[in-house]
Amino acid sequence: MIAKNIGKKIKVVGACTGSDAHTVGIDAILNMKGYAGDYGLERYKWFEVYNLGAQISNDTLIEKAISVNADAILLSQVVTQRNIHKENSQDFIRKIEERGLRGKFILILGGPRIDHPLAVSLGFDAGFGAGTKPSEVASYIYARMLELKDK
Ligand code: B12
Repeated sequence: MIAKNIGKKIKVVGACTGSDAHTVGIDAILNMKGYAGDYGLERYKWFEVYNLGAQISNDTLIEKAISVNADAILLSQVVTQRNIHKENSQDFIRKIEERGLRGKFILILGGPRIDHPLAVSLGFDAGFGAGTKPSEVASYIYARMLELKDK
């Protein structure tokens, strides 16, 4: 479907940013092995995946997305003590806006205490919480790209 309807590989860049060291969630979505028997995005022939791991700065993540001309940025936030996940996510969005990049990438936030309404309220296109399967994320990105293509 990607080959036929998008006509190019979908490029995604992901990381767990800030001081958060939890890599397992973003790996579950991006790495070939995937999660709960559902293959990760690396396994898809028509996805090109850059997984930067954890404790990456928001600037580094954004710069990587620019350098590979990514279609989507995937931000993981696991630690929520003192609302650090919200503050760091807001910092990420602020940096996107300061660089005039709003609308250039599909912005996705994920983590065990993230849900779609929270992610949208923080300025993301979509949010994914506990138990998310990689295929749900792949489907969302594909569908959103189709929508944007039709606009
Ligand atoms: C493993 C683990 C660690 C490992 C991490 C190793 C690693 N390489 O990731 C280590 C030992 C390093 C660690 C450290 C700490 N941890 Co820890 N850790 C855990 C633990 C046990 C499991 C997390 C995990 O791997 N889950 C499995 C993955 C698959 O699930 P997930 O992250 O939810 O991801 C899924 C979804 O959320 C979603 N998702 C996640 N990210 C994204 C991103 C996108 C874009 C999308 C679409 C989806 C998505 O998809 C995934 C698949 O469904 C949890 C407790 C628990 N049982 O959850 C505590 C936990 C997360 N840790 C916690 C804490 C407090 C810490 C420490 C602060 C402890 C300390 N005092 O030092 C440090 C923090 C270090 C730091 N700087 O971040 C707390 C967080 C509390 C909070 N609410 O903030 C927890 C909840 C434990 C607890 N009950 O207190 N931890």
